[in-house]
Amino acid sequence: MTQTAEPQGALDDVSYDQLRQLVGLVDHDASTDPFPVKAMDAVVFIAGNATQTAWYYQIAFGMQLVAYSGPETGVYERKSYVLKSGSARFVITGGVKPDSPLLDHHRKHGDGVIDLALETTDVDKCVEHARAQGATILEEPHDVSDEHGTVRVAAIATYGETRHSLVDRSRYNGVYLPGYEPRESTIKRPEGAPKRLFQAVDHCVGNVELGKMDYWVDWYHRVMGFVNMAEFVGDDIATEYSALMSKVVSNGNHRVKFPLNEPAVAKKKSQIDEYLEFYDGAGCQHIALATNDIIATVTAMRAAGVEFLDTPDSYYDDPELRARIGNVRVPIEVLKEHSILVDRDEDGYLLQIFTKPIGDRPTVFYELIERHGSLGFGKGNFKALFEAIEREQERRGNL
Ligand code: TYF
Ligand code: FE
Repeated sequence: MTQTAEPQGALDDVSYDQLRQLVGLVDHDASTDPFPVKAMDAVVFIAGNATQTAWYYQIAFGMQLVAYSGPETGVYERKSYVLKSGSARFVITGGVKPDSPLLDHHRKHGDGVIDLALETTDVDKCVEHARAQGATILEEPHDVSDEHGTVRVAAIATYGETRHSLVDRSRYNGVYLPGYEPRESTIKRPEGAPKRLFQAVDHCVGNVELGKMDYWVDWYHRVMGFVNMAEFVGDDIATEYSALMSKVVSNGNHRVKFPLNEPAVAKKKSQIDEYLEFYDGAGCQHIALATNDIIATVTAMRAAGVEFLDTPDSYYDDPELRARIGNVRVPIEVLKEHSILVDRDEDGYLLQIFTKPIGDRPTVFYELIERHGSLGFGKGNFKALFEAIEREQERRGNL
């Protein structure tokens, strides 16, 4: 069975064909996967103040509040807000009880991603395979139920103190998980605002310690049956300007893509070292969000106060870039106006832009990406992008 037969209901009115375009899917027979991953189930964040951070994602990222769990629903340790945008689901969690281990995590790492939760068709099969491959099982498979049905869940450890929850929600029709109640946003959207600012999570990037990238690439191969994608940053690019090395692993149909970075020993202090220092270890660096109208998305997010990395005029005025890029759906002057980067490869092109770090520490940031056939990550932009990141690093006194 190929995944083209996937039911559409689970996608929250983003169809499989739309997703194929948005995140660059390829055909894949999942029936023989040792660790069958369907999609990201949720990106789970810890925040120093989940109540206010949930507000930020509604206002600045246009997300819809759909569920809540906390003291009022009988969960006294924490508050969690569930937000959606198309097929993307974020869960923002904060500690309430002073002795909550969530608060220890936050004390060490600050605001960040605690769980890249994966939706699977078979939690037990995944955990058995992961165990046989030596992965750390943080939570054994178990059922959680309420009047809306049963969810089977487990969790395994990945880099740093990040986890992958494994979720089978095929027997559940509640809003998120048992323990959560439906919650609607009370925030009024701006007049004429787009229905949503992004439709899917495209990829989630991990930063790991020097010399650990290949370990984690191999870990995703062995434990999760992930495969390498073509795009990587090797020694040559690393020493020349990027100060990082990078490889990308993905599940069979590319719905779930995890680039992994490690610092490179270069002329300057790596942006990855800065992350590792301020996050106090390995962790999730950026989440890329797929949009079908990056101009509208950037315009709306800027209007709400989100800050993006600048791109110098010379990037757009370079005749080599103009020749390589050819025609894209908007004039290059419009891209310039918005500081949007563009890259083309043999399969097509992509438009992308990066926010500055969104919290107090120079750790987590976001990417917006609009794909038109390209399955890559913007390799042609690495030089301009890493120079922009270094300008910010310098302003923070960390270069
Ligand atoms: O995900 C990627 O590979 C691109 C490029 O620190 C990138 O978004 C890689 C490393 C990095 C920032 C962006
Ligand atoms: Fe990226």
